[in-house]
Amino acid sequence: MSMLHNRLRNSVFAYRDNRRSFARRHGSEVVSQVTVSQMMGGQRGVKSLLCDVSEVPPDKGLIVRGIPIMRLVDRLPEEIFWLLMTGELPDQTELADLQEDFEKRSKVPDYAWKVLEALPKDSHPMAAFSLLILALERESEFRKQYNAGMTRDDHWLATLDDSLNLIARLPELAAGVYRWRYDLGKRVPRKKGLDWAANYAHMMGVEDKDGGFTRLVRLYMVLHCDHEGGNVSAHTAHCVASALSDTYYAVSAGLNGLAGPLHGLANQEVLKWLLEVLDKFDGNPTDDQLEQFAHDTLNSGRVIPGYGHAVLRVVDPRFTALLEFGNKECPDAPVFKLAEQVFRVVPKILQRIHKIKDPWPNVDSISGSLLHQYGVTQPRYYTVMFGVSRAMGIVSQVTMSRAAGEPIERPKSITFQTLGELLGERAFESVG
Ligand code: AMX
Repeated sequence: MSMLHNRLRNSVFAYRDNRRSFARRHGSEVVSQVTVSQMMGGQRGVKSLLCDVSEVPPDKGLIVRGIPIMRLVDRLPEEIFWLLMTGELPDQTELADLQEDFEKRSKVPDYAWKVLEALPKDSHPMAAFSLLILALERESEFRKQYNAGMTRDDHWLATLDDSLNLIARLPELAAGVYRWRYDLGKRVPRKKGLDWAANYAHMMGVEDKDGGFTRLVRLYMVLHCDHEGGNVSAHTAHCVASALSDTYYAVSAGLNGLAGPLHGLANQEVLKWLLEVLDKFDGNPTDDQLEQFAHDTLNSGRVIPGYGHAVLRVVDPRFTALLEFGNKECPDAPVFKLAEQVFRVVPKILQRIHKIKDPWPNVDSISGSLLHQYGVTQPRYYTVMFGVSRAMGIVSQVTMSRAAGEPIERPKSITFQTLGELLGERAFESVG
C-alpha cells in the first residue's frame, strides 16, 4: 500500500459521510435555477455539479484545492497530483513514495504499441492517444474487482489503482505517439530516476541542451492539470464514470472532448494561426498588419483561437505563467514574440465585439509558441500534452466521485414542444 493509499483511506469515509449528511440536511434547498437561455446556451453558469478538486472563479482563474495556480508554478506535477487527490501538498517522503509508485507502475504492455502501429499514419495524435488509453482498459483493476464482487466501499480504492497505473504510463504512451506519428525513430526508453515530466520530455526525444524543454514540460504539466468540473473533458469523464465505467473509459472519453477546437485543440489552432501570420507577412508583422489579420479571421466567420473563455473574465493566470516563462527563457523567439504581440493587439478588438464576454487570452494562446521554440513544431501534437496533464485532474475528480459514492448521472431532457407548453406557447415546428 502506498502512502497515498493510506492517506486517502484515512479520510475517504468521513468525506462520504459528510456529503451524505449534508444532503440529508439541505437536500431540498435551491442552489441554481435554469433559464431558457441556459438550456439553449450550453448550460452556461448552471450550478449543478460538485467538484472539490479545483475551482475557477471568473475573476481569478484556476485554484487547485485552495491554492491559486500561480503559487504552484515551481512545483513538480507529482506534487500537484498529490494535492489534487488529497487537498495538501506532499512532504518530501510522500513525494518520493509517489514517484517510486509511479515508477513501479509505469510499464506499458506491448500490445498497446501494436494497437498504435495498426493505425494509419495520418491519424490525429489525439485519436491515437485516446485509443491507446482505451486499449489499456484491459488492465482495469476496477473492472476485474467489480466482476469479482467488490463492495461499494472499495470502489474508490480500485479507481485509485487504475488512476495511478494510468497516470504512471501516460508519459510513455504520449511520447510513443509523438515518435510514431512523426517518424522520429524508435521509442526512447524511460530513464530511471527522472521525475515524471522530465521522463516525458526525455522519451519524446527532443534535443534539450540546457534543460529548457524539460522545465517547460514540467510547467506545462502543472498548469493544465485541472479546470474544475464543468468543462467538456472533466464533465464528460465524470458522466461516463458515473455509470461505473472504469477510469480508462472515463479518461479516454474526456480526452475525446478535449480534442475539440473550442476546448483543448485550441492550442493547435493557435499555433497554426500564428504560423499563418508569420508566413503572410514574411516574419513578425506590425501591429496594424496584425490587427487587419485578426479582423480578416473574424470576418471569415472564424474565432480567434486562444481568446475567450466560458467561465474566465480576466487574463488566464496560466497564460501569465507561460508568458513569464517565455520572457525569462526565450524572449526573442519569433513565435513567442508574436504570441505576446497578439496579447497587445487582439483583446482591444474583441472588447469592441459586444457578444464576446471574455476578450482575454486563455492558456492555449501561448503554450504552443513555447513548444515550437523548443523544437516541438507539430501543432497537431499539442493537445496530447494537454491531455497528459489534464488526465491528472480527471482521475482525481473521478476518484473523489467514487469516494463520495455519487450515483449515476441522469439529468432530464424535454422536447422543444414540451418547453413551449410549459411556457404557454404552441405550434413549434420540429426538424425532420
Ligand atoms: N473569437 C471570435 N468569437 C468569439 C471568441 C473568439 N475568441 N470567443 C467568443 N466568441 C463568440 C462566440 O463564438 C459566440 O458567438 P455566437 O453567439 O455567434 O455563437 C459569442 O462570442 C459569445 O461567446 P461567449 O459567451 O463569450 O463564449 P462561450 O462561452 O460561448 O465560448 C469559447 C467560450 C472558449 C468556446 C470561445 O471563447 C471560443 O470559441 N474561443 C476560441 C477557442 C478557444 O480558445 N478555446 C479554448 C478555451 C480554453 C480551453 O478549453 N482550453
